[in-house]
Amino acid sequence: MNAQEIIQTLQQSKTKKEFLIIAEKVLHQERISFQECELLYTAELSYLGMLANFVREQKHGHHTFFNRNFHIEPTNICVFTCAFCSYSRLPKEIHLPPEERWELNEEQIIEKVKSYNGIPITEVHIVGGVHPKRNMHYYGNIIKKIKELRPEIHVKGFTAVELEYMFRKAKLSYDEGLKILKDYGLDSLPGGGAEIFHPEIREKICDDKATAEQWLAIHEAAHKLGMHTNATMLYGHIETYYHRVHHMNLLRELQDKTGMFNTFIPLKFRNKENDMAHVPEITTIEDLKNYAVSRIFLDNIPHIKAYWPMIGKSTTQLSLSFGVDDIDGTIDDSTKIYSMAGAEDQNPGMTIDELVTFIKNVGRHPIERDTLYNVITNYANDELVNT
Ligand code: V47
Ligand code: SF4
Repeated sequence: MNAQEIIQTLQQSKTKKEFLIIAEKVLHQERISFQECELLYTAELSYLGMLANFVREQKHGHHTFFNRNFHIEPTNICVFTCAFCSYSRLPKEIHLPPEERWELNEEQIIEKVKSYNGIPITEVHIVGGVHPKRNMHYYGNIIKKIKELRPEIHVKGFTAVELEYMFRKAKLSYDEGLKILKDYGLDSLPGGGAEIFHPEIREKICDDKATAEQWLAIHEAAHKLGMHTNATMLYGHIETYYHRVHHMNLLRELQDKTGMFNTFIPLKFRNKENDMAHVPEITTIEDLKNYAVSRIFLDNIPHIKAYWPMIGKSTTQLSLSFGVDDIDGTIDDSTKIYSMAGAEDQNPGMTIDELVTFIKNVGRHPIERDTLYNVITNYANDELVNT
């Protein structure tokens, strides 16, 4: 639908005046305010879908991006105690079996990379618990070895939470620490560790790890060094709409300064076997509303990602009509963060064939990208797909 058709549809369906005003702004590509964004969360799903899809198609048409990636989770031992985390184990819990508590050594990590020899992977995503005995040079050397083996692979690694701990231990500024890791071969940062920035919520769900200010300062320092990063938001637990908008507003302000966030990734809170298991998970309707609102509000962040191993395949397909244009990648059963938190897919992995079919089945155009969204293959017109 074009802008004119959307306005007509909204008028015919007797949309409230305040929502018509917001729609006019979005359709004229004007920025909406903090208060308007809060109000948007109370709008009907069909209204949000129309506007978010308009923004998505203005930016990307039908293109729907994915990449060939795998994860390395070097350890789930973590000094921090985030209440929502089902994945980490404390350093003192030494008697647990290896599927519950692991610490891969350098050789095991490199073996994992070698197992992809001859497979056209373009990205490795490295993220894990914050291990008290591992430092930035330990990880730096691993990155260096990965680059020696596969110079073409983009290394996206370490949340701002892991980095804050490494740099604090090494007594380095964020800028100094990031420069060193960049020299080892680190290319960009993933978006994890952001959770909810507002202190009222942060102190209840993750009070002992990097603060919002530290998370933002590390991403800003990376941006200044020319490194792209992603941003996440852990939603659907004890936060209110106000806290979500506060979170996204801080990201929008930083993006105005640097322009180096590639992708915003809303992460749905899953409640299996963690200290917040009593908090119910929210509905799919709320997930779709959240994708749509974030697409409308974050006018300066190019991509919105639905991370399929966490949200599930059907909701990911639906999300493509609610502002999402990126679905992450092949994954190849290499992450445990969500399977341990209750996600439906216990061994997440999709082939290129499956991803292409999955995207085409909802009428979108599958595009294989690299981490920085350069197009590798446009599968829109391919009948036969080779993996
Ligand atoms: O920061 C942990 C989240 C994040 C739970 O940058 C949970 O491309 C829901 O950031 N329920 C780490 N979420 C993963 C992450 C990520 C994932 C995919 C792509 C990218 C990217 C980044 O996982 C943590 C936390 O917010 N998380 N436990 C849970 N129970
Ligand atoms: Fe540690 Fe990250 Fe889990 Fe928090 S979310 S406990 S920092 S692994």
